[in-house]
Amino acid sequence: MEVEVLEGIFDANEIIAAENRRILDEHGIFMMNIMSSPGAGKTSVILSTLEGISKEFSCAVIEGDIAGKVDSERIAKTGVPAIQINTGGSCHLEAKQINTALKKLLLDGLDVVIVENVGNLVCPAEFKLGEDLKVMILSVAEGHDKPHKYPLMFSESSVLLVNKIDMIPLTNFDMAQLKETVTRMNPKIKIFEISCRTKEGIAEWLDFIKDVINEKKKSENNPTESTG
Ligand SMILES: Nc1nc2c(ncn2[C@@H]2O[C@H](COP(=O)(O)OP(=O)(O)OP(=O)(O)O)[C@@H](O)[C@H]2O)c(=O)[nH]1
Ligand SMILES: [Mg+2]
Repeated sequence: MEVEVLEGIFDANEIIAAENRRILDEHGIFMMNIMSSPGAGKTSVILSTLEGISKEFSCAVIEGDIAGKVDSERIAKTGVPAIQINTGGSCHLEAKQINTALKKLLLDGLDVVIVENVGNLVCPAEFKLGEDLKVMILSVAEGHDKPHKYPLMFSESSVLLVNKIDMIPLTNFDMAQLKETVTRMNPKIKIFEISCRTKEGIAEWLDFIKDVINEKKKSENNPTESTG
């Protein structure tokens, strides 16, 4: 009985996620879903990414938080449209919230939607939003053992950004061990080592993401399967 209810929630979410994907494909818009634990650097990565791509691509950001609008205000300062979703206690975004936000955005002429999910290393990995790409961030202060404890997030994501590498000398973080564990779990995952503070590694991430966005733009009239 309980299992049936849970399947109902996931099924309903997937139907709306597919509708989101249809809307995005129709407009040739690339959407990425950024996930991490609280404070790993989601908003910082979004700001660094916008700095690198917003002259070339028309962007919008959807901010998911339990409460408040601190992050959407940080984004809005850059001039990029930002919509804040407050989940009111729920630890993840759902497809219907993204559907509502997409209806508020001017989709014509838009190239990229970046979604900042609620800070949580568990639930966001379970809910599809209709995104093209799932990106997770792990900051070095969280430790290299996290893939063992939160395997779904690492196996569901197509990209892992290891952020705050400027802090490695202050920790016992073992990058080789992290990469070995993550690659064993998810052999196709792309891993970038970055610091939003020093900007180390950001250029490589930007090169990658620009290529993926351009691929989506090329397929505007010829939708393909999700890479996320
Ligand atoms: N040293 C260092 N600090 C960083 C880096 N990236 C982000 N920070 C700091 O980490 C803190 C959290 O960064 P945010 O970007 O707000 O993290 P977030 O994941 O968006 O946080 P929530 O939205 O609250 O979950 C801020 O004080 C940032 O300045 C980095 O590469 N190095
Ligand atoms: Mg944030």
